[in-house]
Amino acid sequence: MAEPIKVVVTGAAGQIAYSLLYQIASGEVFGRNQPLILHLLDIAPMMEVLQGVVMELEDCAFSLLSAVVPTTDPEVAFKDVSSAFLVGSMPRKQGMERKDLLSANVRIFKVQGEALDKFAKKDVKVLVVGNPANTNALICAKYAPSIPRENFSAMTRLDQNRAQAQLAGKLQVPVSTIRNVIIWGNHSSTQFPDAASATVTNGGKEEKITNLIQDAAYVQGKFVETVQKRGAAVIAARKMSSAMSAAKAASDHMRDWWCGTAPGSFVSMGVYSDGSYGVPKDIVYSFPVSVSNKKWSIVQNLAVDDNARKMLDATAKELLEEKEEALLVCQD
Ligand code: NAX
Repeated sequence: MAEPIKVVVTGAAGQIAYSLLYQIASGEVFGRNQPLILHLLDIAPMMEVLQGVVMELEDCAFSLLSAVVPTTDPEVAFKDVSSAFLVGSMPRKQGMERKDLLSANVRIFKVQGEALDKFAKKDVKVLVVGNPANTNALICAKYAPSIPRENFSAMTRLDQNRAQAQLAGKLQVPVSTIRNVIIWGNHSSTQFPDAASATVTNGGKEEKITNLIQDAAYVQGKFVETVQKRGAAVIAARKMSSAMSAAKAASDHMRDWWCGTAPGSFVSMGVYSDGSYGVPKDIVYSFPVSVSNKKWSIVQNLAVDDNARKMLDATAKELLEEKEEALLVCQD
């Protein structure tokens, strides 16, 4: 058996963490031969709830779980971690746009960036789930200058999974047969779910989805809007934001980062923009990436038509605005 790795989950007493911790501890993310020590960070008023979560983790008798460390102290939480799931923050309430959350949440990510910088392993892989996820990841990286920027990412995998599920429903095929749907930009209602490169494999034959759904009104209209507004639809129905599906997406994101993507497959991750596809540099923007040896690279040379160009630019504009606001908040 390998040595245990340390993994931190923030917001560990919250609803996403409740599903996520099960998946991490059961080996879904880092593999079934990788023992783990889980560090669970939350704020002081949540410690009693967190103790209940710790008891449940014990009662699951996970063979890979070597220890669980609940704490309110960022030094303890981030000490020597190899992987960080930054979930903890204020969730979006009904009717709230992500922008409204910015000033409340961005400060948390400044503090946690500083703590990662001081205490985490330098090759730590950081996934920001808490909203506004892209901009929080940007701020977190900024305040952790000793850790490579490539080690910070924001979650748009839930949007990708939602997009895959919509296309599977439309085509009446299993969701597992669909790959290479892209989410461009911000994890917000300006994101661009793009089916242009997506394929479906049926009877061993891989075909472009746009050949099968020859309905531009659907692909550029209803499909895009349904995915963009899915988070709000879940809140309207459940009166709480997506949790089970968010936890599954966080597991998918970190697993693919840790274990790599299949040949010819790509996934969407919010990562530092290097200017690919004409996207402004130095924002955390969701791109199609492939992963090998725990390093992502942006998939190049995909077609971007006029409609896609407008969508890519609109979501970049929102991220530039968020960045300005966040930098102002961090100066206070
Ligand atoms: P919950 O309110 O259930 O849990 C959040 C937890 O974070 C609470 O236990 C709270 O005490 C804790 N917390 C607050 N400040 C903290 C701090 N400084 N350090 C550590 N913990 C802290 O929210 P939940 O539903 O779990 O959602 C968490 C975040 O995920 C929200 O920001 C939410 O908007 C975001 N989401 C992001 C998604 C994405 O795709 N990127 C989708 C799902 C979700 O909306």
